[in-house]
Amino acid sequence: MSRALDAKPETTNARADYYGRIDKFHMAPLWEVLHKLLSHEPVTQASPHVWHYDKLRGHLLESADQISAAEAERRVLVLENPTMRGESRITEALYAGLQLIMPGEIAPAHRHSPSALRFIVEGTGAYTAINGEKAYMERGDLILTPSWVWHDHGHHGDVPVVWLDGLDIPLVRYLGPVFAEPYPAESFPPGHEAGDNIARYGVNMLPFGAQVPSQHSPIFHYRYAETRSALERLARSRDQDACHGVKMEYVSPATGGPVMATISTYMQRLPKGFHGATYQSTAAWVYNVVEGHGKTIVGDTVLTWGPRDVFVVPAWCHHHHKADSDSYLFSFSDLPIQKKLGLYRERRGDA
Ligand code: GTQ
Repeated sequence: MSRALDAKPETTNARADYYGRIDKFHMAPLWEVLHKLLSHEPVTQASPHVWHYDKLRGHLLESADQISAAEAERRVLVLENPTMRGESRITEALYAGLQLIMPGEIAPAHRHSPSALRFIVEGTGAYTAINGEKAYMERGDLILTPSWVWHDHGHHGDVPVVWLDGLDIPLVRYLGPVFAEPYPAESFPPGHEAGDNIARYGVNMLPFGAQVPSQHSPIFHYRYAETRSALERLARSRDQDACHGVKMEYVSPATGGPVMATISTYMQRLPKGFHGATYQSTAAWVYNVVEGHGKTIVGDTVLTWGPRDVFVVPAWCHHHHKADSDSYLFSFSDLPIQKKLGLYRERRGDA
């Protein structure tokens, strides 16, 4: 039998007494905690959980009676992992929230070092402006506001608009370099016309001779209509992954890599009757269901999902998906951070 790193030596009275004496010098024995510091495999504080949209929608809309978008700066209900309450975290490294904007409202321009994505859950007519360039939201669209770009949200339509915010706030807070500031004037001046980023970078061409940012995608609006039609077409190819169905990553046209340095984003299609193989990864996954009904089984927990629901699969949890109808699932994860640091691992099957 090889040595186990998860065994802890006995805490004898003499040792406890000794620990007390070194404690005043801000020192502690490694051998009491080593098994926790170096667990055999990842141990996550987060739990698998699903937020059913139909149950929370009324409470979310009520937030508009409580506070304006302008007063709140961002009117968001934070999705707190049930075993990490009060930490504004959905997983160790990631933050998620549901943001509401009502017709005519403005969420004022600001910028921050954490990176953000918006995935549109309900409504139409609202926009996010990045450096003054508007991206008009439709359900299932992905909009990026990478680190340190100016952004505001507004609404020219007539129905409530809700989106899922995903940010790397817990990671950036942990590392330390949190910076944020409001735009120093009443409103951000208009920038390029809406759609400029797509014309410039989103048609398999790049501006001749121009420097393209490398830390994040120069495209900040990925439209569901195009994503969906690509996945639907690919589903006919029978080229499906046993764990993931047809799963595509949104990428930067400049690098072919993730859309932001810290967060990667995906859309996957599971056909009706799909019963996926088991998968686990050191990355954590936050999902938003665009279409379809099904279940994701995470260890002993069954997460039942339908349109607009948000669910989370924490790091290193065995899980598999089942679809009762053709389903489209958006997801984001902290995978790129782990990959860059050489720490990412995944396993397929129950091995
Ligand atoms: O829309 O810029 O959910 O700054 C949290 C922080 C959204 C935003 C959040 C933010 C934003």
